[in-house]
Amino acid sequence: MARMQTVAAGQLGPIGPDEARPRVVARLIALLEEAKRRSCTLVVFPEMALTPFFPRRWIPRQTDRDRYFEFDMPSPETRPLFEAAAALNIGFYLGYCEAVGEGQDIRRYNTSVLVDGVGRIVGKYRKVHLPGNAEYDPTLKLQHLEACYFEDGDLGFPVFEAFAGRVGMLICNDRRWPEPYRVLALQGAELVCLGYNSPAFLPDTPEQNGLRTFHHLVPMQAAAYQNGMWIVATAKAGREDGCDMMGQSCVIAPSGEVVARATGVGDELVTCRIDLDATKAYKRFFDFDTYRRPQAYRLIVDRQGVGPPLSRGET
Ligand code: ING
Repeated sequence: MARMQTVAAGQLGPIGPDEARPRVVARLIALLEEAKRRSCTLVVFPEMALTPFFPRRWIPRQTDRDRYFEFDMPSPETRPLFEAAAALNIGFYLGYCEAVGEGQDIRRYNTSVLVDGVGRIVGKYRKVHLPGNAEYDPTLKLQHLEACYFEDGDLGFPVFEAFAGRVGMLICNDRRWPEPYRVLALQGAELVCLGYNSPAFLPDTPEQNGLRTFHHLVPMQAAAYQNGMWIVATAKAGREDGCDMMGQSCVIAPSGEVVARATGVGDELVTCRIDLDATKAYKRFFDFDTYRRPQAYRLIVDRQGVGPPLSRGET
């Protein structure tokens, strides 16, 4: 049996500080059109695919932050993307900054949606692992203020029946943690879509600069293998707002192998024909029903940080 899908990472180069939404949406639509020429059914766009990655800047006033947020999805400016996708019969994952509510009670999330081939939103995810600081830190060379601008995602890690399989979503820093993938795999996820904005260099930990690509790939390759799933990971790449981003959009197979990879740091479509049934041999090998021992893993949910060693026999 084979359940084939042709999927793509719709990598974006930098988004300019004054690049209006319609211009960005036109770039996304151009990638969808290329995806159609290559017979794709799903395109994964980056995290914050409509705006620059503004959390690297300290923006004191909420009104100045709010120009990066979408109060409606789709909105008049983003609806052409949904219409183009439906006309081409291609689904997509889109990362964006979500604002919900009004007046004093507005909540803001780093969000992604999964849209099916007829332009319907079939799933939403709000980033759980928000990296960086909740306040401006003058000792840092590179700010990362996601914890200031967003609330923790409150939707858990949902899985959706779509694209002939089970699909989950993650966002950027989530990919470095083992737990999200496992929670998705325990719901049968076969494909994980993930967008990211990752700096190519970390000026505050320069000793890691030579390891950036390794640290990008190693957790995803391990997770794909350990959970028997495909991962499509899509970058915002190039030099945006003075920050070089790593690019390296890729598709990872359930074997843990990187099977497709971006070659540049601009707008680029990385396509791969994948068989969702290729997950089966790996899922069968790890056979959670037979071999997982959740009673021995209790600390994973009972403790957040490091505590004392357990007593003998305690779990
Ligand atoms: N970006 C970063 C990532 O995980 C990060 C997180 C935080 C990088 C602090 C550097 C410094 O690649 C996102 N968007 O999560």
